[in-house]
Amino acid sequence: MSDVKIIGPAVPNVPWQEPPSEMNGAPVWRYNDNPIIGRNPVKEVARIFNSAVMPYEDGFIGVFRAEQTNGIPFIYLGRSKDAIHWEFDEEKIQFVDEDNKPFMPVYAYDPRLVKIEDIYYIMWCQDFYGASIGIAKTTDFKKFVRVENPFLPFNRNAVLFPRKINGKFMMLSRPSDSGHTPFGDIFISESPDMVYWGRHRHVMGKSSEWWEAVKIGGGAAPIETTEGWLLFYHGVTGTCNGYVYSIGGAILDIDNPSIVKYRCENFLLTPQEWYEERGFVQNVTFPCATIHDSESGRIAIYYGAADTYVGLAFTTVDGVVDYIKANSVTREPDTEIGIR
Ligand code: BMA
Repeated sequence: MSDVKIIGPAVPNVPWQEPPSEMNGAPVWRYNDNPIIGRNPVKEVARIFNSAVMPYEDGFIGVFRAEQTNGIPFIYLGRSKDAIHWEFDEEKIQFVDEDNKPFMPVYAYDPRLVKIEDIYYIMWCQDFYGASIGIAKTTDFKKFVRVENPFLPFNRNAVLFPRKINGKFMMLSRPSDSGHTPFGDIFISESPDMVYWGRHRHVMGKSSEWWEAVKIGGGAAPIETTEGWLLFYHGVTGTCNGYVYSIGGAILDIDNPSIVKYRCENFLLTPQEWYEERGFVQNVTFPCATIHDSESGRIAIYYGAADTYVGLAFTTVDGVVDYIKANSVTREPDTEIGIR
């Protein structure tokens, strides 16, 4: 194993389970007691999936995609001592605008949660005259202030980097259409102030690898490592029976993350367990967050399963970076700066 390290705080209580004695493919293994969130988890919520969590105070906090019993998704707050057993608020997050007036999205799904300096940001997909990105900020998880929508429709899968790069906020996103998008590449945009976004660059596209040949999208917030930004993302293939969502891995340049240094030609995880293959939408593994510990290099990956459950999987920074590098195939649209 190499000595690649996570750059960031120690999180000694990161959830963890030792790897099985045998593994086929990538060094990523599932938690034995998956799924960690089952059906009907909260009053008037039928399913929770595609959700983001992070360390907070002496435990963990998360923003959860909750499909209400009327079918409309919203974001609910949850808290946990061990990042495995979660307690959810019974009411969806109430957003306000910058004048403190109620400002609720029409719907809200696939949230990500990122802390930059002392502010926590939530990004999600919402209706802005079509599917687009919403952002809110909080410092106390009590008041959630929506800031300007960063992009025009149509867009999804926005993920902020956990620190400014060259003095700018940086965000991945996946421009597309408003339906069950049959295309999509990952782009990056920068902002001096979280209001004005520009200098858009292409990061990486769908590839000729069959498991990600239709579209891709950012997943968990990138993890800073001594090799570059470690990105877990989703890659989609089309079958005669619908889309299949797998988890992929790539490493982006630390100072100029529109450049992909390594990109794994194999998926890291693909639907294989009952809770991934069977549910509201079959064959979906959709990463939205990691909890990671810089001391031990342990990484816990949180992913939505079959649009119905939350699953947890584990890896280590050296194991997964070595695997991505050993199986890396990059092409010009990955390695170029990404402007045409
Ligand atoms: C995408 C998003 C995800 C969902 C996936 C599979 O377009 O809507 O929330 O997990 O489809 O249904």
